[in-house]
Amino acid sequence: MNFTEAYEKRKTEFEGYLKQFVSELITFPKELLDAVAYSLLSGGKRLRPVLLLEAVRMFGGQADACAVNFALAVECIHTYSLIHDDLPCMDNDDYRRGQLTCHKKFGEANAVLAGDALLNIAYELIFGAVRLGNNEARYVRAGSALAAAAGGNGMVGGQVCDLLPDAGVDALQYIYEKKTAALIGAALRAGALIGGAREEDLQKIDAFGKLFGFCFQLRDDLLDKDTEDVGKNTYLHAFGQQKTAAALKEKTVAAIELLQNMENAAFLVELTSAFMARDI
Ligand code: GRG
Repeated sequence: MNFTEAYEKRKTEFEGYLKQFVSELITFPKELLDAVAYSLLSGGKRLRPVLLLEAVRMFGGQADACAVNFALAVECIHTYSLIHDDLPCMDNDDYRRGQLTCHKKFGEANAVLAGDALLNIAYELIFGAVRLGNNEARYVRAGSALAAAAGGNGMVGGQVCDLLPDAGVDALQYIYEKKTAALIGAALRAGALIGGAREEDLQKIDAFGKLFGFCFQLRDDLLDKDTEDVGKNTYLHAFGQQKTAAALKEKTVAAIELLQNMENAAFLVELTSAFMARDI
């Protein structure tokens, strides 16, 4: 099995859990269920849950029901952020993943509430793992990592700065690290914690997550180069395509180097190079 097939297999497996989970939300009011189900099941790479479950395995854990709860939780947080990011008061986008955005399809109020519900679902899933599993301390630490990365010192903080009209080039590092890299890094850290990583491993996975998350945003800039608003504060607009591509290459090499002194990192190494080569 080559890497693309291996990634697809994990993605499909996760989507099976996701469909099952969505089928359990039938007690939600219909308007809410429709908006939540539409947003969760409308494709996407499922990168964060795949990373989380890979980190669990890397450090000797198993992708059991509790780990899957965390994988679902990180995808719910991600999906909420995309719904809110697309709203008229933020990026005002009509389409995501080639389909109407949540607010275009279900109305603005339902889209705001679908995002709110998804964030709450995430914490219900995390508390579910704490309650049902036999590794409370690890799950509490993993849940804290996700909550911190999603909040004011993470994704929300980054988004606020991204919306500032005159944040400028000096703020780009902060915006990329917070808006994009924080949740990706926390998915890896949460998985590592669940798997039983030691402190020194956590430091290594954090360093990798930070770099990988930054590369992810540079890659996103390059992918969006023809559609992104030219007034947007991005590395691409500040430094141009050549420098952005060079920075992506340089940081990808550095991220892979960080993995070289970690055990069981083969899948992550392949994922990093495939991802940055835009094969996923
Ligand atoms: C609204 C609190 C709040 C935060 C929004 C995630 C985010 C912050 C904004 C989305 C816009 C954006 C381009 C963010 C950078 C991160 C990013 C590239 C998200 C898209 O993630 P993918 O490519 O999406 O993993 P898929 O569609 O594959 O799930």
